[in-house]
Amino acid sequence: MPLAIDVLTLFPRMLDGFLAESILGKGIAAGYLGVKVHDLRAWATDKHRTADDRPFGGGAGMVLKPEPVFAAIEQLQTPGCRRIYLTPDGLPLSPAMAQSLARERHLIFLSGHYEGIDQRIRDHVIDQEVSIGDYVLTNGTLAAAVVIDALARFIPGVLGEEKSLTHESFSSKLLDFPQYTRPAEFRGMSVPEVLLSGNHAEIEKWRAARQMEKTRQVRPDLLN
Ligand code: 6GU
Repeated sequence: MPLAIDVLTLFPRMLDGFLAESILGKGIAAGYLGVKVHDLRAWATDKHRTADDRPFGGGAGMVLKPEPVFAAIEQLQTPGCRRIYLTPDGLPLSPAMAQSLARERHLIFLSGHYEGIDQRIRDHVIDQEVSIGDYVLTNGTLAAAVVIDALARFIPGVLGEEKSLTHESFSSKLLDFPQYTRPAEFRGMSVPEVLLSGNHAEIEKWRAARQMEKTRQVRPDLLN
């Protein structure tokens, strides 16, 4: 059974292009995973389809109401599914987290307002809270897309070539080496000679050196 993903959001159309395009779109079309996007307002019962309200205790912004979210999650959840809330105060997304999410059978992603959601949702119908980094987005929908993209790479078959997974940044804890393709000379800019040499030992050495150099410059924190 392919991994089933439900996304609950106030902005479902933000995901239209994302789900249709590229490697992820192909993975979905090929049946390696299924993603359904739901508009939270579908579970709002009042005539204005209200999904948010002003915070008790005062303050700026709006807070996602409990009723539509509880109703949505209670309808969509299955035994053993993982219910994930995207929030800047969640646990940071890591390759290990993406890989472990890729092994689940059913994930529900809840995207809220950046101002927040009623705490009773987090206390009672959420299993895991995830952040994609130390910056604040206007809502979690793009964060859900990022987590889905990152985990999809760990589903066997989604990346045509299994090799491309292991060779990339962060599986080796070093940043990537530079890549070149034809032409070997473009507007006077040449491809490094060693890459044209056919000497695979030398190419590996050159790439490892570039990885060390790049990592030392940009992410020295990865070296300890
Ligand atoms: Cl998961 N949501 C929002 N709104 N902002 C974020 C985030 C999530 N992760 C980093 N910034």
